[in-house]
Amino acid sequence: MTSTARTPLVGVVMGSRSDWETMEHAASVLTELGVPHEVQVVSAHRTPDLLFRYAEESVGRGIQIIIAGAGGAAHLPGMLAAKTRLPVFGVPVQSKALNGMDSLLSIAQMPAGIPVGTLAIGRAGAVNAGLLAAAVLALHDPVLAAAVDSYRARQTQSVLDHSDPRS
Ligand code: RP5
Repeated sequence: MTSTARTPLVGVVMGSRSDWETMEHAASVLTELGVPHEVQVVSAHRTPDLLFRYAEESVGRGIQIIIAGAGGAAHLPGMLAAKTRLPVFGVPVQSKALNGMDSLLSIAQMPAGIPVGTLAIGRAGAVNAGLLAAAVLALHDPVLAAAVDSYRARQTQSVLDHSDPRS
């Protein structure tokens, strides 16, 4: 497990090392906004006991939000949500066989009572999971709120500064 120096508030987990190419975008947004977070591979199928332990211990360790990415039979976000009351944001990783539709449906189609906030497939979902986590934490953190506002303002300015798609 890797973590930033301060106690992590967000746990970024993924089903496989192969998911990092996608999930690094969530971690990178959190880093940019100064949100303490940790990163770890936790596989629902290959390390089920670790998955249960991670979910059970996360509240006590001070984690406030879990971002979980998985592909294919993407059971990680849902099973984490089944074992903790923490908000879980699920990122469907783009699978090779079915382009991520399998991941998306596996994560989105939760039964009533166990919610997973499902993001878009791939990089956009990972970026937005990081932004969503930051926005939730910013509700009670004015410094983070300013960082999120500033991120959005920079993004807007960048679009305005490059409005001619030919150049
Ligand atoms: C899922 O299976 C992982 O989340 C990953 O997206 C997918 C493939 O895993 P690897 O075979 O690349 O380890 O559990």
